Amino acid sequence: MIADDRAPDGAVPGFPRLPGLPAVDRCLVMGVVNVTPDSFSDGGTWLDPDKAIAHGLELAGQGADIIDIGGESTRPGAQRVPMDEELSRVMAVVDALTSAGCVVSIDTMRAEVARRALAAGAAMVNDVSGGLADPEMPSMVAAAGVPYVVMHWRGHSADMYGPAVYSDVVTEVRDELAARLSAVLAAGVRSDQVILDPGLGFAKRPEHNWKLLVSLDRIARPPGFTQPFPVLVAASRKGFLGRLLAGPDGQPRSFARSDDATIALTALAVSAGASCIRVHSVPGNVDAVQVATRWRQESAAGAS
Ligand code: PMM
Repeated sequence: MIADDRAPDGAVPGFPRLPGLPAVDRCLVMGVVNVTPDSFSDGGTWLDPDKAIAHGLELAGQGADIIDIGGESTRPGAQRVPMDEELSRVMAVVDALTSAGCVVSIDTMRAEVARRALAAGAAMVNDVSGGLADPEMPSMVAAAGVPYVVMHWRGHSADMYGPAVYSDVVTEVRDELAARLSAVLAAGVRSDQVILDPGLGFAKRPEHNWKLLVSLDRIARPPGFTQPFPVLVAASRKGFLGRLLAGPDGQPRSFARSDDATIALTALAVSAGASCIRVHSVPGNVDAVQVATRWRQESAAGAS
């Protein structure tokens, strides 16, 4: 059994308080600002720093608890951007939003980008590689003592679907995440600051995403740990939703018209145990979080 320094869950079952993040007894809402020319659903829209800053402030005003700022697209087929380019995209936005009082998450696979964003006031690190892309990342996060999103990842997005081969996707993702979890804890990250993420769409085909979504309870409980970990769900506008909603001609629904499906999925994911959702459009998702949180409270009260 691995040492577990986490306190028992907070007042609402399944909504643990994460040191360093807003203390709310519900699922946290993370609003996305992709400062990239080529992200999946909003590439190019927020590349201009002033527009990105205004958008982050808008998302916070709409009820996002955390603003997730990323400067490197991870869309299928994406190539890496040089670190200087990533820094030049994100730093002005991180500076402005932290100065304005927003809780900022830095979405990066690079320890140096994360380190500079944290020095500028960012409150957490969202690493889609779970510490695999940059071996310095876990120890840097440990030294900073901030919350860390550890996502399931099998390699860079240039070859997104080559590694999407599973015989039992839920067991394999859970076990591979458990290995990353052990590695980041061994590097000194506190267990009460880790958020796990199944990595929807990353080396996952639509059928894999759906199996993971209905198994969040298993993802939250890596083998060898006594208490469940918080789980982040990032399904917003992803291709598997567009494909589900394809018209009679078989054409996937556009990103811009997938927001209602994202809201439906948020409600289901929160009632199934998600502790944080990452979304591009905030208002409907905030409502869905409130409805599903109330649902969970009532279910828990009924069960006790
Ligand atoms: N997906 C994207 C970017 N960052 N972070 C986490 N933790 N989990 C994800 O699934 C994730 C992420 C890509 O989505 P986008 O380009 O549409 O924002």
